[in-house]
Amino acid sequence: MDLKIVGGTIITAEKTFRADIGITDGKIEKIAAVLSDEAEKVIEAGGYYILPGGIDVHTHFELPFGGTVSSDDFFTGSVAAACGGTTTIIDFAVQQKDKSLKESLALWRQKAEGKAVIDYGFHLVLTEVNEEILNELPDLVESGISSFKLFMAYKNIFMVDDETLFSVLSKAREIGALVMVHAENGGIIDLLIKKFLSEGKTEPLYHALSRPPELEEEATNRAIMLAQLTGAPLYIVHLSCAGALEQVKKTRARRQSVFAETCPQYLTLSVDNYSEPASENELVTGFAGAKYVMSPPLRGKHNQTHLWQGLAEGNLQVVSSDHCSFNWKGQKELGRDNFSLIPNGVPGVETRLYLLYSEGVCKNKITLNKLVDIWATAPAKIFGLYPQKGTVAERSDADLVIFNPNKKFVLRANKLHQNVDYCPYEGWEIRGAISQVLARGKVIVKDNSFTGRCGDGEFLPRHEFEAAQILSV
Ligand code: DUC
Ligand code: ZN
Ligand code: ZN
Repeated sequence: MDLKIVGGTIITAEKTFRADIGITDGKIEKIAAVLSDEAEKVIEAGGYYILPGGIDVHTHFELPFGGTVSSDDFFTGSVAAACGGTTTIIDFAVQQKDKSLKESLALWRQKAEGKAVIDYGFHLVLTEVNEEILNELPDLVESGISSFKLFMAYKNIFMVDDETLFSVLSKAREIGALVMVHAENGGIIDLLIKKFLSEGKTEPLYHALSRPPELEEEATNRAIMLAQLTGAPLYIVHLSCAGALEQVKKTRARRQSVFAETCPQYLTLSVDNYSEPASENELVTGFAGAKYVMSPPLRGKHNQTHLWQGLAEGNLQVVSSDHCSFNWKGQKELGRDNFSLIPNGVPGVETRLYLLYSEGVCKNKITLNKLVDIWATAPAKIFGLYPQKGTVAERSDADLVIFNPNKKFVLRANKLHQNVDYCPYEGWEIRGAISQVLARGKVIVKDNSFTGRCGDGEFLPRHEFEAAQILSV
């Protein structure tokens, strides 16, 4: 046995129990109340929780967007992920104009290879579809890319029309792929943006006002209806508001295969953040709200209660980060005089577990087992990685977080590893801290320091979407 972790309390999506873990060749070999086997190395974990490493199914590393490129690449982004307890990410490769899907994917694989420090997979974003492209999809599923994302917003950039969405859904059903949608009505958003700008309303708050929750609810419902018509499963990304959740809830109640994720920012921040005054030492005065410009935007505070409840009840199955970092200085500033030019996105790959534990478990919004489910197990099941990833079980990869529930600390951008000049949660008091993180049995993080190696992450081909595997989700 290479390594033993002794005395810890294992937390899975189903249960909490005290046991030792034996690891050999990167896999969990044995779990037992007391392991008497000899091991080369022993980690004492008395008083600590052992969680599965996180699976973040929604990151945007090195994404060209809004005339700039997101500031975390696959090295800095995956180091930050690891330091936050995430041991697998699924990023979005984007279809390139005049390139095949295979070539587009190769471009993203190049960005990650030799850099990522944790295992990674890709979804493919489809922006333009014809017969030839549709015919490429089965090969992609075959090569381990079993989910495709479509945008119903970002007119003239990523947005697709309903016909495209419908044809991809139909194909997905045939080939065992899962369609993910960014559900906001991009056409109406475009009108509202133009209206506000023509009235001289240029501040970050108008980003939120040009994307009201009704337009998310409408697009969510439209996507659900088209999915119903084709019989395809559907996954709604970054659901942010009570109205859209209501659509998901009623759809699941009639047993249609719809899944949805939300993100820590929608659970903990609100529309009020757009009007935040800049603090004295901040770099860009009078423009503090730009830090929170993301799509969908932050919503009225009351939505938070609905989202936590949606997680607790199982109508939301996943919490991903939608990590898409842009520096406040030099990148968010591109929209100084026009909110529609602020690159959309917030950092969050490193803070997901802290926020879920501190704001969720410690405030009795979710149980510890539910945390494990939305953080690792359900994402692994939905995206074809289970049981290799997403749980603490014999024969699974030894991707583990050793978590100290009693430590407290304060979040500061300059203590995090994300390559970005701010943290949306600056100064927040956090309960619980990560002691060590293991990826495939190797300690890659210890006491907030990265101890792994550049390029050690491997590309993860994923299974096709299997209804049977996600029955419990
Ligand atoms: N939303 C964001 O905030 N950033 C990137 C893409 C998206 O949909
Ligand atoms: Zn999106
Ligand atoms: Zn996104």
